[in-house]
Amino acid sequence: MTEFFQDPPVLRNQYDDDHTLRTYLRHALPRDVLAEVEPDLRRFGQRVVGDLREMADDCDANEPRLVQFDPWGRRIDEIITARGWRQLDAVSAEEGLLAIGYERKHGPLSRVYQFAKLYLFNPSSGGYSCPLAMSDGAARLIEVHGDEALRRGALARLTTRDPHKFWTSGQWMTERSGGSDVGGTETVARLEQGGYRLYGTKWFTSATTAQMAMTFARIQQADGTSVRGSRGLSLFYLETRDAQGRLNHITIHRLKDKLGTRSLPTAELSLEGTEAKLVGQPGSGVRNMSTLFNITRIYNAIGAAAGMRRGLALARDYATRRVAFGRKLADQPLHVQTLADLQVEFEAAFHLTFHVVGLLGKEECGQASTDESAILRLLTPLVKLYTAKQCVAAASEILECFGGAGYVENTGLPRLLRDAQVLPIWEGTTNVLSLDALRAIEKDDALPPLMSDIEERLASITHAELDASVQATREALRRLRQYAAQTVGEGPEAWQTGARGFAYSLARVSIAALLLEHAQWAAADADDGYAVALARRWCGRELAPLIAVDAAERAASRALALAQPLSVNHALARQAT
Ligand code: MFK
Repeated sequence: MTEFFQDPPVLRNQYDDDHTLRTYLRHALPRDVLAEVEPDLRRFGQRVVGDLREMADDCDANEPRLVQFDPWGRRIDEIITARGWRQLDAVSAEEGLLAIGYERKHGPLSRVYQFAKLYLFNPSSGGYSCPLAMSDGAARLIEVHGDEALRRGALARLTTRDPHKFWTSGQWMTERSGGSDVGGTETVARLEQGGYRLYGTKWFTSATTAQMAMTFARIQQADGTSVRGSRGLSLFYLETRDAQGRLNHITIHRLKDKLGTRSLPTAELSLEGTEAKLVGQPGSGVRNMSTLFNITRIYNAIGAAAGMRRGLALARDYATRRVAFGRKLADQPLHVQTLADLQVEFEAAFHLTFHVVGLLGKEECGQASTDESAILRLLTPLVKLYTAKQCVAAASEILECFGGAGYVENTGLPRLLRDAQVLPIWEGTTNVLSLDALRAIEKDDALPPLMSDIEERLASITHAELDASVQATREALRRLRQYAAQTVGEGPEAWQTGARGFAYSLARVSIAALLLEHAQWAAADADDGYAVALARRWCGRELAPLIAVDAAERAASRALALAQPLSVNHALARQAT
């Protein structure tokens, strides 16, 4: 009897192995910039499958735990993290994972370089991408809304390359009263002895080991009253410990027992007179915090694209090893088709995400036009919501590529799915972000610039092989326009009912234009048929999955959603129309 053991998948240098990233950077960066950053990306691409992966594995093997009391009974509320977690903290500073974006050595393109590095880092970060995301958002928030003291203090710490000075930040937005609807926030800020002190409970605080946090509170007047709703929320900066290392009047109740991101400490805590500093104007908390969460939402998209890419790298390698029914998986037509479909989804997520990163860089360097700023505002919720959903679906399919091994914990594969599942939830759910896209359209009039931008990109495509795809995208754009005009007229209930389909459609059409533009460039530059095939595949799919949202359809949806009776006349009337 022969003993058979399946070879596990092997990861190579994640920069060299990534055709998508390398081709994109060749397109997006001038030669001199690419020549400067590429050696660092290549070195880092090796590191993420070497010592960083070991650190991440250590984080997974040693989940954080909360020690509430010292041996003598004193309350300490210490979160013990893995050695790997602390090493990744130092690595983040030394590698400049935040610093690159704020040193701005390459102007707006610094963000592209930084996010390329974060994309390589993400799947080997053991969850450390989460504190980095919030810290980057906090850094930008302080840069835009903070005073000189905060810029010299916290901002310098968040963006340093010195691991001894480096700080990370939390983003404490969620209370028991609601995660999506922050208007229910109950934490109050009282002016005591010349400074603000916060009192309240925070229900989800990610990366609670951070040295600082940005949070909401309702300023209480001397008579005990405060303004209700989200317009009464102000933004506060706090440091979690004092100079002696004691918690800043914070009690940590417990760590959350989560489906995924288990190496990341997420706590419930109380603020019991926590010293804090007001940032920006009272009552403008949500608007100011949006500077932060619009950045974490882009990190989310990077996490989604990177997660898909890591899963595919593993599945592709495995396909060259695993033999079934007499052939390697890589030679089985249906398996090849499955991998190809996954690659198209990943490429789509990648291109939309890096397009948004490029716009972010321009905006931060004061080089974005008014239209580009509006497009960034609209594409940010779209890229977050769309790529998160893609990542969950892809992760599930990728596990299936490994058969039973994909369902066994110590292969490390199930973590791809568990960690993906948080992406559509934190930083705004799919529905909340679909409504945020409507907010951007209504308040910032962001739809006409996005549509014009897409049209301009389509007009630049001259490659004959792309003609049919350009036509399909134009047709989808026409349907989107028609839908928007018609649905707005039907009122807010209709507009909101169709928001998810509309958001998906905007994302898919935007991706189509980007992939076509990339294909046009690639075909001219390098006779690259891959990019042409990719764009054609994408544009051959349904680009505008819009739904009917008139009053009768909404009534039918209500009956279906709540499993309630619906009159036959009603249902038949719908079928007849
Ligand atoms: C690897 C990836 C790592 C990612 C790390 C994740 C760490 C996890 C941490 C968390 O999950 S923290 C919790 C995240 N929670 C959310 O993201 C909340 C989701 N809910 C929303 O986004 C709601 O839409 C929102 C809380 C903003 C609704 O609040 P309001 O106050 O009811 O909305 P309103 O009144 O429309 O907006 C208030 C102001 O903010 C308005 O400006 P004005 O005062 O000038 O009128 C809005 O225009 C503005 N605003 C809201 N969203 C905005 C925005 N401005 C710009 N961009 C936005 N996205």
